[in-house]
Amino acid sequence: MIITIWGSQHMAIQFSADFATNLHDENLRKNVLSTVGALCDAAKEISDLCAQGPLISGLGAVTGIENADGDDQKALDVQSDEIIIAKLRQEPVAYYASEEEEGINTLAPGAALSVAADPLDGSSNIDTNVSIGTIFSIFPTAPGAAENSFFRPGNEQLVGGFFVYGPQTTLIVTCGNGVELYVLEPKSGQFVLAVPKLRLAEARAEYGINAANARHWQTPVQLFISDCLTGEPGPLGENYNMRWVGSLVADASRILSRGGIFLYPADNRPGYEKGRLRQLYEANPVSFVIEQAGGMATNGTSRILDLPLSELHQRVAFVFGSNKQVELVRSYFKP
Ligand code: AFP
Repeated sequence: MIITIWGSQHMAIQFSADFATNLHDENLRKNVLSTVGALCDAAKEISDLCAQGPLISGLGAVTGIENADGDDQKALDVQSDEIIIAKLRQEPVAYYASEEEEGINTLAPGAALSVAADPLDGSSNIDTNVSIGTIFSIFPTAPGAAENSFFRPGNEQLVGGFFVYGPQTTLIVTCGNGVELYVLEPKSGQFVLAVPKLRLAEARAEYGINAANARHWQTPVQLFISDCLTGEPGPLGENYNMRWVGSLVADASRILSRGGIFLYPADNRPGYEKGRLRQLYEANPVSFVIEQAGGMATNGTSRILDLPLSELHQRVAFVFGSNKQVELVRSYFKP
């Protein structure tokens, strides 16, 4: 059954009747529905900008500024961040942390929720018409300093999800009682439920990694990928396929739809000693979705959602996908 939350001022999404029903506090659930609805409003605006691409000059242009992680900031990175902030200002959101902002934004002091986001993930692909997206994580606001709401393990998230701006604009989201996939229906302009319980294949011989970095990887990763390349005659006993989009939301979307494994390991390049992806607003929300869909998400050996966080833009090695393959990688790290 699909219900539309008439109480919410957002008509951007037709939530399912099951959405966030595991949040038994009615006020908390209302706040979560309204905040996810606001993020859907923002995603519609960002999706429209992505769909116009080169018709908007300079969308993928480098602003000449580096973001907190030293990545070149693109015009659309900044614009997406501003769109999200504008929408969240109307919501019960106390704090907002973003890849595009050095520090934490205080929006509505004392409000119930805090949001972390990668406003535009995959932005180096803006000019190539490859699927990119917005990743978000919602926590209950913690007492005390703003950092307290974010410096915590990902297993305290209320909501994790991401939008993909691709052939379809989709929302893949979890509140901890399964994963729902919504599609933005062009005619109505609403996100409509397409898959009520998204499940991840237990196993699939398909891996995704940026192979150009092979010489920098730790030995266990080199050995695993070498065995994937050896295929059936080797220790894995089957041939592996490879897919690497270079856009986390696109790779995660593929793995959710057909299984496989994604690896962005730590490597010996300066700045990559702890991997490339950020724990707070990339690995945590994607891991929450992957686990709720029946998969696994680790840093190679330990569960992502149990890892502590002490820096806003902390990086983490990231391995996620089908249980069989993630467990395999873990076995290569065993002494
Ligand atoms: P950009 O946002 O700079 O394009 O980075 C995208 C990303 O954070 C993630 O979406 C990809 O999985 C990963 O980086 C790709 O990294 P490489 O470009 O090193 O392969």
